[in-house]
Amino acid sequence: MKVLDAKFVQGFIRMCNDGWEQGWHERNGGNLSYRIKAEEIEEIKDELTATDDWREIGTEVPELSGEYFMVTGSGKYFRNVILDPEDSCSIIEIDESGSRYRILWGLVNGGRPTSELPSHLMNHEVKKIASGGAHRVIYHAHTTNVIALTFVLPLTDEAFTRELWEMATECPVVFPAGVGVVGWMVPGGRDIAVATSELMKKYDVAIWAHHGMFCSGEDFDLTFGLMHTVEKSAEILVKTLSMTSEKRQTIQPDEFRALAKDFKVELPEQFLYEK
Ligand code: 2HA
Ligand code: ZN
Repeated sequence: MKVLDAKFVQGFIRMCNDGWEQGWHERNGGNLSYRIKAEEIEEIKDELTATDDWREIGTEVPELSGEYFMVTGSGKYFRNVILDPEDSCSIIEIDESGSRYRILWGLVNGGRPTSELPSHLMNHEVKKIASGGAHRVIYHAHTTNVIALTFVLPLTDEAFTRELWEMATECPVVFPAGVGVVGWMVPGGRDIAVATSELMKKYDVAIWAHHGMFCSGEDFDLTFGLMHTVEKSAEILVKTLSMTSEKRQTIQPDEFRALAKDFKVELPEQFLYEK
């Protein structure tokens, strides 16, 4: 099968375009990666060729040795993925040590996988273990309203989780574990990858102060939907804070507990503090 005809490749391209249409990917902002299933690699293996040497990832991900990923390219624009996926994206293989990768498809006009490859792969490693192999998608986007909130809310998991939960009743059901927050750090390297993957042991969402968000999920629908839900909640909070500094009414801790019971989710008490 042609790589571009594979269902997962179509899903990857669609998700990039959906993110572009949401306004989360100005210029070359944001990146997406997908851990490819063995049977999906089998379908396209005739089109995969190692034309490149092994290169350092910049960190070690031994749990991902021998895995294959589809990733967006460094400096590439989400806006262009749908028009020319072979220029904007690549399929890479991780070596046996989990410290190097090589390109097997894509980036036909040159280039490297996303500058955030260390964060993507460290998050994949943590989520693969935590979800028993179920999570396959890591998505980074420059979500406007979440970024705006990182200038006004305390940069704590507690403040962000509670405020975002309060903004839409579905939120605690969609991300019951809450969200983690990383203070401002230099992007692209191992340090921010370590800090983010540490949070991903607990959460499916990590917010990067003054930068954007990382989400993890089982498939494209769930992961895009998670990003969309968190960002929409942030938009409601931005609108609310623009009208008033004090909410007249909101969802109360006991109401969250009642919701958790009916929707069969566990909401950590850490986020149900009295204000
Ligand atoms: O430009 O989003 O974090 C890609 C990025 C870096
Ligand atoms: Zn970014």
